[in-house]
Amino acid sequence: MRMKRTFFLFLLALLAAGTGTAQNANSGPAPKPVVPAPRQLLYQQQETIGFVHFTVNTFTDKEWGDGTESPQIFNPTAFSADQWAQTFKQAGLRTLILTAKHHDGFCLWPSRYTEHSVKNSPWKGGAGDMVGEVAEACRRAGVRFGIYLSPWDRHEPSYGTDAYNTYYLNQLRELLTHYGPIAEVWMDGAKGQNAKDMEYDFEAWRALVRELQPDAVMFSDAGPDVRWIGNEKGFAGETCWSTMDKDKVTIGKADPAYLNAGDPAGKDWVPGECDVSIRPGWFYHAAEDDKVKSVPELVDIYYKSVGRNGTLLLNVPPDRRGLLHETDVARLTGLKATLDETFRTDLAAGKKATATSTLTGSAFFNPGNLLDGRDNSYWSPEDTATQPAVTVDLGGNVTFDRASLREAVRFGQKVKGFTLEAMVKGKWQTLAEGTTIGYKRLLRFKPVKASQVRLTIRESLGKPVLSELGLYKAAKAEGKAGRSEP
Ligand code: FUL
Repeated sequence: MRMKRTFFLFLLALLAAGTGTAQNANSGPAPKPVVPAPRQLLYQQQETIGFVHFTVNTFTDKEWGDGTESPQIFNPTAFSADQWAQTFKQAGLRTLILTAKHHDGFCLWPSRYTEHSVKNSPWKGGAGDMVGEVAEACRRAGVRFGIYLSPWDRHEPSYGTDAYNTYYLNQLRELLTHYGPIAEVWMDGAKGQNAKDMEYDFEAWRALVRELQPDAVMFSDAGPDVRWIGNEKGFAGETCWSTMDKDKVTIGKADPAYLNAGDPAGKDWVPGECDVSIRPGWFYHAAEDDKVKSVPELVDIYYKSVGRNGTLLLNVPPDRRGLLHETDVARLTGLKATLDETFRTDLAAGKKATATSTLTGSAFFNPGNLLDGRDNSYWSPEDTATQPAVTVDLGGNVTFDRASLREAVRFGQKVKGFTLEAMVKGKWQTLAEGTTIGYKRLLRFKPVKASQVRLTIRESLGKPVLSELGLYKAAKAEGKAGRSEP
């Protein structure tokens, strides 16, 4: 009965909130909103996911192998997929994407299409399957599993000819059929300089992924499901739309600024993924053991990725033992503990909210829904509202220095401009002015002691639908990095 009622209310919300051509007093008639596919919504809800770069490079101390490496050098001495997956689980990295094959062409599974793989390595006497072991360990840990199959292959002799597209397709089929559900398929556009003529057959590869793993999201510069954010620092733009035009992007030649900001006029939903390594390199190098990013640096990256409507893809490369290094594990633990502490107590939870305008006809859109900690209840103003605002009465003075805003992106991403203010000693003071919100927007400002908070939506593409307004006090361990920056 309860299920039915919730479903009915959701349908009502769908009708009223997002679809159709809403009028907005600020922006005029809005186009039909672009919305995420269920697989993309699920993907955005992961927030933080992880990368594992591991191959012959780990043993040669290189970032890019040239394909001449002997499989004999691949021999982790204490490999434990469970250590990787359990560490990811504890760190809140909800997907593990493994380099099944990097640019050097060495395969971490015994592919039947090449001899350049674990089957000719000393690891487990050539009988091992690292992709299989990691997939299993992820399932045990409750972490989703994804694969990076590098299109650029510096070993495979057919590379540079059309036959290579079939080789890649065959390997993709192995990976998509032997290892259970695949959450994400990661492809980049890197190419060899001497292989300018190699045209990757992305169309055929994508069709195979859709056919064999319809729930998997596909990553590349041009999506189709998830796009590169345009840098390898883990930073989304201050303005970051989940929409863009896929046709405007050529894989490997994309304009990083376009990918970083997305495109409010874009007709495709392709949220941004912010990849970055916990170390300077993507692969493990002992010489970088003292260059692992600190907890404040990682927290800063979190605010600039997840806090700007992106997903954080954090790379943690195993060492020659086949284990995540102690320092990296300690930093991940520190990151998780710090974020948990900051976001444990929402100081706005359950307080009283009023709005200058609320969509009538259903309690489903009341502003109090922003304070109930649920992402499936919403506030939305009337169609005709100009610069609608929600005010939260904190019932006395409260000190905070972080805010979290969320749009209900299942109805599309609408907000183009907002202001957050606080009532301090009887006067409104601006805490932050921003452009986009999207799935999640986190704001940092100096601590304020305030009795009320006001969020004004200055501009939007049609009627905005918000699901959260949270207030927090930062954990001390966040440190100084980026503290004053909104
Ligand atoms: C790039 C590669 O060239 C790097 O080695 C690394 O794998 C990074 C995540 O993607 O395209």
